[in-house]
Amino acid sequence: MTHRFAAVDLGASSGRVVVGTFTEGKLDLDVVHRFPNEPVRAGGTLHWDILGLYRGVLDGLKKAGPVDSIGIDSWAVDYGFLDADGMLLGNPVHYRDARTDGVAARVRDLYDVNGLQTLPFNTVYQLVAAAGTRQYAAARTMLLVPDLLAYWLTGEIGAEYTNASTTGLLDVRTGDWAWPLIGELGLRAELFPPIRRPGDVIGRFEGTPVVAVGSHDTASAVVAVPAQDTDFAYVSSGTWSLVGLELDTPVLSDSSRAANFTNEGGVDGTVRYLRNVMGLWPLQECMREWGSPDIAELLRAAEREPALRYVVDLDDPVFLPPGDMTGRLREAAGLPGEAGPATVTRCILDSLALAQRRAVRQARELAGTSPAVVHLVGGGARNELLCRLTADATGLPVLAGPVEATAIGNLLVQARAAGVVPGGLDAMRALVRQTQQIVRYEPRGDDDLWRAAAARVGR
Ligand code: ADP
Ligand code: LRH
Repeated sequence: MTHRFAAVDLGASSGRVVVGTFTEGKLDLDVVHRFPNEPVRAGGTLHWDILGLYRGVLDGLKKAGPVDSIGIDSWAVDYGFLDADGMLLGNPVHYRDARTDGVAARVRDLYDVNGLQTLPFNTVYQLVAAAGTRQYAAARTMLLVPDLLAYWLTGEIGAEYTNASTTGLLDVRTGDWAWPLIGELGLRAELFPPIRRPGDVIGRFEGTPVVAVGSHDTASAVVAVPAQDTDFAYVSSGTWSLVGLELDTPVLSDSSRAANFTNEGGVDGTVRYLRNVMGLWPLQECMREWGSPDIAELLRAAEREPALRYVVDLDDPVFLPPGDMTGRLREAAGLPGEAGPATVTRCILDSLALAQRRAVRQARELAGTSPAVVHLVGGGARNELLCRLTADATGLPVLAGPVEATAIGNLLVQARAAGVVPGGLDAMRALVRQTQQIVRYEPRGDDDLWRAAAARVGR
């Protein structure tokens, strides 16, 4: 018996619609539609082109043909407001927009309530920045991006749990909206729709059920980490590197707060204990400046560059906004004026591996676990140099793949809700192991070099 499901997966750099075909223990993937995700600056504000993305979703679903259900995930934290008529109020603002600059510093520490890494763009800070505007006054509902797309497909309103956990307004202990905090910040309670869970049926689109999945892309990616045992770390590697562990309970200690580690909500009640590391964003931005050269060629050239010659602290928020990335890297790394794309790329990848090393080591210490491997999933798994550097930097074997982990996690949760795949995360991960290509990279044991490089960036 064959079952087909459609995963809509919107990353910060591109969107895709993937059809997963499940046939007795087999899973075949077909990326039926890919489309770029290009933000637009208008009126001085950086926006997502949400209608362009929705068109990509509709085109993809058309290409997908008949499916048993549809699931939607996207990047976290961003939202659209609906007015009293259910109409979208303005274009969702991009989390890299400057409107949240300085806002977090004006709000009290929220770690006790939400267990989240303080990132300037957490929804809570975006809402504090928006409060007082006429748009905010007219808003009746706030929908995170996947919930907004699901609303357009089905007419149903809700807030999927894993993504709601990235807002900063979910209580890390209860899993419900943190109503006292919402009141304390002067935000209006009516904006926050009821929580839905992965596996819940949201509604129907042209007769096909739309099912809630881990609608935070990272939550779906972690579902599809092909781990065999529990002692693993993961890097969900794309625009961001989300580096951490899967735990049963949150870590809310003072040292965890000081290290700025996050406790995001995972599928099946798990905790995604991780830190946002700057990821491949700086490389994406440099490549945009360089006129989009061929990435395979660029990485081959970067591989020939001397190792760890130029390193920066990629966790520095100076690298967050778009624009003139090479300039910022040159300044931070002391790159010579003549340094070309190969040198800059090597600097980014060495620095990224270094930041990932630090996050894995800190996660291990803070959670008191000892991971034996690092699973690296997402688009970064196609970058052999990054995988190799991550193995060397962490001193752990890296198991790279699947590249489309997020879409696979999305599909698996739908398939389980339909009774097509059995049981818990273990069973789902076994299916990923059996059906997807995973490449192993052994560490070279050159930790002295990495330790010295870490000292050079003061970490
Ligand atoms: P997101 O979901 O954040 O948009 P993805 O998981 O799609 O990110 O990963 C995108 C990244 O994958 C790109 O920034 C690029 O660095 C990397 N990538 C894509 N294709 C290749 C390739 N052929 N070789 C190496 N890296 C690649
Ligand atoms: C990755 C991601 C990450 C968030 C960021 C805004 O795509 O969802 O987990 O922190 O985007």
